[in-house]
Amino acid sequence: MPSNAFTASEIKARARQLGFDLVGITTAAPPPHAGQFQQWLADKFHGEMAYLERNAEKRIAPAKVLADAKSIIVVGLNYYPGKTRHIARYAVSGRDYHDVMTTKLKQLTEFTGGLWYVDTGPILERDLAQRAGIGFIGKHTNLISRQLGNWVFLGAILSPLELPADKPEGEYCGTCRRCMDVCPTRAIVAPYRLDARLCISYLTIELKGSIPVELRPLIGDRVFGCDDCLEVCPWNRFARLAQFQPRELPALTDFLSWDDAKFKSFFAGTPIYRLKRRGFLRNVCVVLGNSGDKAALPALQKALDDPEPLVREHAAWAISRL
Ligand code: B12
Ligand code: SF4
Repeated sequence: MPSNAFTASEIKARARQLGFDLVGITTAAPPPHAGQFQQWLADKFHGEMAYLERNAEKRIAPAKVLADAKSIIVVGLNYYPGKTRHIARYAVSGRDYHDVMTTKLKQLTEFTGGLWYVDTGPILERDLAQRAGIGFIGKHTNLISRQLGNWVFLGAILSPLELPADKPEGEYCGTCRRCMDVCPTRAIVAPYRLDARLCISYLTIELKGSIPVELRPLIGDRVFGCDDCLEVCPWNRFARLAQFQPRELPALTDFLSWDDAKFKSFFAGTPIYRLKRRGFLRNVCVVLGNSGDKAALPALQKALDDPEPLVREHAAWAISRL
């Protein structure tokens, strides 16, 4: 608990000063779509993300995370870097957004007390963000700000301070369904329902083993994450470039000759680091297989001798596809 209690407007002013683009406050009551989250788990849409199941009880009851939580402060940070290739926009800069958000959230917690999270805890961030009024959940399940579009990271602080709650945001998709129609794997099986097992973001980031063969061609040129459903959203006409700048990447075939040390030093401090060399090269093989570019064959042939069986298997698939 901070020594002197700050008011909601002081906390919001501090959040803005720290560089957050959006800030709103909601109560610590269970998130409004807790039931849909439980159904999503029951449908096994989470695939191998067992952690979502393990702490499901906490996700739907903030009081089980912090017993004396009275308010939740939800923040948003614009990350729009412009157009990118191969790597989803949220991961193109040289820095992991968790680190960027963490630094700011820690400082904000000096004003609010309590516990902060950015993906790092059992919090249904988007649901709470909508209730805190900083944006609405689109049919693609992402939070959309009417000021910034959908390119925003979210973070939340569970605070023991009793603060006035903001007005929840409305719903603004209307009859649009562009995101559902554009998804290459049809992962958005109904509005607001994403079967993660089909989502290219899940397949290229969260899935640890072999990528289902029938889905590999649909991954196209995406090496890490996917932005297709986000990109088509008309609300992005309000997107503004953020300070996250994409950095240069070598040719995809070059990655195949990288050892673990090279991979680690290049991707240290970025979300790609956690995928590890084997997962990243697995994805590179899939994309090269989809490229139709026979110039990739020598590098793929070398990868047939890779120490990682996962890489060898995907290299063999890529060669057969080319
Ligand atoms: C697990 C996870 C994933 C999984 C599953 C995603 C999913 N849609 O469930 C995978 C690996 C696929 C994934 C992908 C991505 N993720 Co992710 N992910 C998470 C994580 C850790 C948990 C999400 C979760 O609980 N999912 C379970 C589902 C059921 O919950 P939900 O998605 O919040 O869905 C809610 C709504 O659909 C709502 N709902 C249900 N029915 C209805 C009906 C109506 C009318 C309404 C209004 C709402 C509604 O209720 C649900 C429960 O709250 C969060 C961080 C966090 N702790 O929240 C980040 C997070 C959601 N991811 C994020 C990002 C950036 C991405 C990607 C864009 C990355 C990329 N480019 O590859 C993609 C987007 C894919 C997509 N369309 O969702 C950001 C999203 C920011 C934002 N503006 O929304 C988050 C918040 C991380 C962060 N801290 O910034 N992610
Ligand atoms: S693309 Fe259309 S349906 Fe999908 S989230 Fe944006 S406004 Fe909603």
